[in-house]
Amino acid sequence: MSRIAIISDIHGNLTALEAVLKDIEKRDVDQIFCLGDLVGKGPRGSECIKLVRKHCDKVIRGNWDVFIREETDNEILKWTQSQLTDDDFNYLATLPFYIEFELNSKLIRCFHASPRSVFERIAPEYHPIEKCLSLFENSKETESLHSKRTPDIVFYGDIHLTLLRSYEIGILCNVGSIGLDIVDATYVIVDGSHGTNSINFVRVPYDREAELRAARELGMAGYEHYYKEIMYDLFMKTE
Ligand SMILES: [Mn+2]
Repeated sequence: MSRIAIISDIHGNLTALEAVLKDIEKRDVDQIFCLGDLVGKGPRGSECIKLVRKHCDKVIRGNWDVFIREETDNEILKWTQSQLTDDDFNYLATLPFYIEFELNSKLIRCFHASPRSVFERIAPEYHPIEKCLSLFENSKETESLHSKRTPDIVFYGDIHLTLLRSYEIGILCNVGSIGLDIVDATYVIVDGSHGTNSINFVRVPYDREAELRAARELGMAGYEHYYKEIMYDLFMKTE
């Protein structure tokens, strides 16, 4: 296990997910990890769950995977829920909080948003350094075999914005988003196969018009909103 693709924030965008899985296939990776937000915002959550279950070796939960399971009066959320099966809801409920592994003696930890909660958003462009450094901390949620160690490398998602920063404590990487990234469908390959670790971002163009067409054909509630998200207008203004 030395070449790992890390994907995140699919958000029911099946067109983007299919394009990324096709790209990953060509790149000779050993495993695929998914950092959550499989569903929500986009129309085809169930199909995305199916593909993630088929292709990903480890999957953790995001904020949308949690609150999509809650009762709501919101018509758009209700429609999104109506597209998921009981089996989908059960699957989302089983997703663990984090992934941890070693690569060339470095401890690597992956979570959706922060080591404390899938609902704690940390955007290094806007938040002070203390908050960024807190991404390396241990928490009740990350107690494990390695709990005395802090990670050397942290991968996370949630903000839909790629980022690679090095601090004295370690390396921080946001893997971007499959479904709602500002630039193409984006993911990361971490490669430890040469005795050292490299981190590469991969950007996969996909057919946005086809994704929007599929949403329209399904009669998606909140289509206008999705259209704007896919076309960026609402970027950074929404969840
Ligand atoms: Mn998200």
